[in-house]
Amino acid sequence: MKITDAKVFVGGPGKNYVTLKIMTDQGVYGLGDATLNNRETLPAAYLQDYLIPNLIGMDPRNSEDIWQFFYRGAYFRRGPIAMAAFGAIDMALWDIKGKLANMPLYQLFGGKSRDGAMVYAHATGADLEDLMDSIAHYVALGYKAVRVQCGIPGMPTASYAVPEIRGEGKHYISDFTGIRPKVEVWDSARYMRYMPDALMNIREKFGPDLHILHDVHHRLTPREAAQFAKAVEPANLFWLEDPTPAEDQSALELLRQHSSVPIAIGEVFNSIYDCNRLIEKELIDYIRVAVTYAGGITPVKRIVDLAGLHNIRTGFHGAPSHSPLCMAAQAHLNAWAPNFGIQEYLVLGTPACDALFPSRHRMENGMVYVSDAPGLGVEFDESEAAQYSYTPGSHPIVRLEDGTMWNY
Ligand code: KDG
Ligand code: MG
Repeated sequence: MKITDAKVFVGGPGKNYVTLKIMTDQGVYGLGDATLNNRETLPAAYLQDYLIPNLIGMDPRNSEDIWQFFYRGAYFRRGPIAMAAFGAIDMALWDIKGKLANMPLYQLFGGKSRDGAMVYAHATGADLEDLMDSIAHYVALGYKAVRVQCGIPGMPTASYAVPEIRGEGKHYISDFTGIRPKVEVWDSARYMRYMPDALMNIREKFGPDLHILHDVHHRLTPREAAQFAKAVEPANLFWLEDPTPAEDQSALELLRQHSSVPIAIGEVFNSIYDCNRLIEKELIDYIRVAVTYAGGITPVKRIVDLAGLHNIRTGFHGAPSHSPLCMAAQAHLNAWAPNFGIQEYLVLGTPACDALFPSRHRMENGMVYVSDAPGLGVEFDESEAAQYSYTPGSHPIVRLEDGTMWNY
């Protein structure tokens, strides 16, 4: 069996999805996602210029060897651009494998460990009252877990994932604002004074059963993160996400000495070598890699197994930037993983997105139910894709009040 051709498409409804289609001499094809949020043309070029010319003629069933060929063969290893491009190839090869076996991918991993996988939504508010309305909206829809972010009184601008205007927060996305980034102004002291009580108010209003998550988005120093983690303990969070910048992994040792709040990290990681120290030293409770950014199903499955050895559960990244193909790969891993924790899941632009990527994966009452169709279980409608093209976008940047650049 041979790969005969591969094509890359960039575009989508409100997002630049980077979709790879690998064709074979047996008529079976596979789909993969290389959407590196706000840098989408780069993995697309890597695929087109370097990887696809090598793929043609390879046996698509040898997904492990093909992954090693590209990873080891690059010499300059890792990095988000290369790993997103390898991720798309690996996903597409697993899609082909599933179609050849006539089985959904979760069967190839070891079958289902659960029927539905719990997801969390993003509730946001310009202020706490607005956030409470947003949480109530998701609770009414049946969500069991909600990530909560709100505006901080006295903060000069809205901060991470927070809308400026009340009532506009239910589907608020803060990135994709054009080629020149929007500037947010940040003040850690104000945030640390306000947020612990706000989280406690949310806990009191919604009761003990709702799973409450909060994302610090890499904003605190190690000492501040330790102090903050201790302060939010009474709110009994499901997790505290990215309290410190991901590069400084020793920061979490200080946090662990002061707090037992569950920690989730890894959305910016792109290999097992970014995760292994945190997992082996048990400095985190949830690993947040995404199948696309971390190089595909093959390496992410290894990360999940390593995490399982240390009682660390999964909480895969699933921001609005993730293509339905990445979400499908994660849905199959979530259905199988013995150490599944939760899945971030946002339903955005659904009719147009569903038309581009038809599938039978479904969301009901805050749970995702994986499709039984062979492979990833997602189609790609090329006639729909023809209406979309690349639109430049960026993440916001963050400055302190005196102008100092800070972490987004
Ligand atoms: O591309 C980056 C976004 O996906 C990120 O800002 C979202 O922090 C995020 C999250 O938890 O989804
Ligand atoms: Mg996050």
